[in-house]
Amino acid sequence: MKPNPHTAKDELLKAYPKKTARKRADQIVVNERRADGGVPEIKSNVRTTPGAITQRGCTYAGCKGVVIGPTRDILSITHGPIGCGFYSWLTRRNQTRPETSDGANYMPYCLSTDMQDEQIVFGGEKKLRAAIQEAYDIFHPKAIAIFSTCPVGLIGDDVHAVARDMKEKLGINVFGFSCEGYKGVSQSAGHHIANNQLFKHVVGTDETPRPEKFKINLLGEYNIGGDAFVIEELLDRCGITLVATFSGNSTYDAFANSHMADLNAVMCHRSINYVAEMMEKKFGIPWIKVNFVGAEATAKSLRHIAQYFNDAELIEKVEQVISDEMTAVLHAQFDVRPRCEGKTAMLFVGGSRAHSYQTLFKEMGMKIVAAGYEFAHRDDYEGRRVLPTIKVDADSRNIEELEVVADETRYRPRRGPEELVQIREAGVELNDYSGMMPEMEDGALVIDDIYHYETERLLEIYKPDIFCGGIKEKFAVEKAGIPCKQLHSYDYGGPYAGFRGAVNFYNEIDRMVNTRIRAYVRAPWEADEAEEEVESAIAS
Ligand code: CFM
Repeated sequence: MKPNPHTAKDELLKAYPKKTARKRADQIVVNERRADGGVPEIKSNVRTTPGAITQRGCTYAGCKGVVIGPTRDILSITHGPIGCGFYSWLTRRNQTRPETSDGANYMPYCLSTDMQDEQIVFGGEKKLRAAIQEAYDIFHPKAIAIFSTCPVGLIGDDVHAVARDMKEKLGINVFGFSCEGYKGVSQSAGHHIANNQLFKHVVGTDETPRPEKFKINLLGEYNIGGDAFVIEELLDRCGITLVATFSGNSTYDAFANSHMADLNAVMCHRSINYVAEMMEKKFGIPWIKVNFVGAEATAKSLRHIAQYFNDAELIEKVEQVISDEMTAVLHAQFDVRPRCEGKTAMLFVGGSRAHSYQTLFKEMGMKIVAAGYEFAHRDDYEGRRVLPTIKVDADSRNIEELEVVADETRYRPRRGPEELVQIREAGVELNDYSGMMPEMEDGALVIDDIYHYETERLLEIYKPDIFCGGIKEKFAVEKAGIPCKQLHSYDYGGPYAGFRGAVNFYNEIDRMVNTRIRAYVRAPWEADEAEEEVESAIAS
């Protein structure tokens, strides 16, 4: 029987004290699409209730780990006690491919100032300076980035002053991030801080002109499991030049020159929309939301890029690439659909993928019964149309909003007003993101910052065929007898982007939702009584 989402919501809230229940009630919403395209309001980007187990990470993780981490030739130094710097070790499956076998790649390294009691008491700037010098002497990088952990903010080290001094002394770009873990309610604050500093210190520092015809940046693609490699290859075949990716498989030089592009294509809206907006204001580069997750979505994204450039030859080329790729995709869909049609999935991950991956499941004929982000904002759920109504609370005010104006000499609107109208008429939404909920069915449960208790209850109530999450909940879900696909790291799989990635994903999910392995598994205390059952399961 299909669970009633309203009853399920009440069930989740039942266990909480009154105040917590009231707060959670605004973060757990039954989706309902109105005729005007609106959806119910969902509370998000607010503090997790103390004591609850959350999937979230910290601001430092969002800045160092997510946005800057995938850039191979910026040398990253974590300023803080070593225990605070877990993410200074590469914990995300972001891949990179230097141009030459001896090209700079600092991603496998883990550099920290390893603050001790002495620095906590008397200040850590001296040690930071020495660390930068030491790192420079060993690696001679193009740029060094310094990331602040919680104690740095508490004791008041001025990482930006140290960065300025060392920049002058060494003659390379050195910049710091005030991304102390506590700076925001989640890693989302770290994205914003990373965006600001990249924009201030790197973007637009290399004026080398680019001669190519169709130049874009890809924003918010981090090359997890090799996704960016697939997209790079696709764009290349279409004849579209990728100036920079923020920041999968990226380099410092590409960021510096990225203002030469004529379009920003935004994959993950949550983590990088700030850079997109600032580049539009300062340089006149419009952005469109794209999604290279899902075959249909990939085709649509390529078509939108071609529409934007409005070039007959490019449009034809893109159609050719799409039709070449779709044969294998349709073949794979035809294969998995009979086994997967009607099966149910839940997606609780990040600030983007809980939405983008729904397309892949739908292509397999599967149904999304519940989904939610860990740290996204209302615009990622409800669409950017609600931006003017989002109340800025004290936690968000904590994060600097850069004042960006049109550059006096370098602002150049890429398209005239009439061209913009034409592009919109061709169905390309400029500078907009419609959000997750308008694309979900009525009655689907949408839960923000899901608490672990709720995850376990939901599994009991809905018994979905697959749950998508991360490493923190993975084994609890598996122990409940439900397969868990990690959508952060892809477990050991991927790539899942583009057409080739879609085929990979169909096959992986088909395998997971149709395996009979769980019928053979018994807990030790169940072993005796289950012996016969197992025998008969194997026999059948
Ligand atoms: Fe964007 Fe990401 Fe995500 Fe994200 Fe992330 Fe990630 Fe994610 Mo893990 S940038 S919001 S902070 S798409 S690391 S590559 S998978 S939570 S949904």
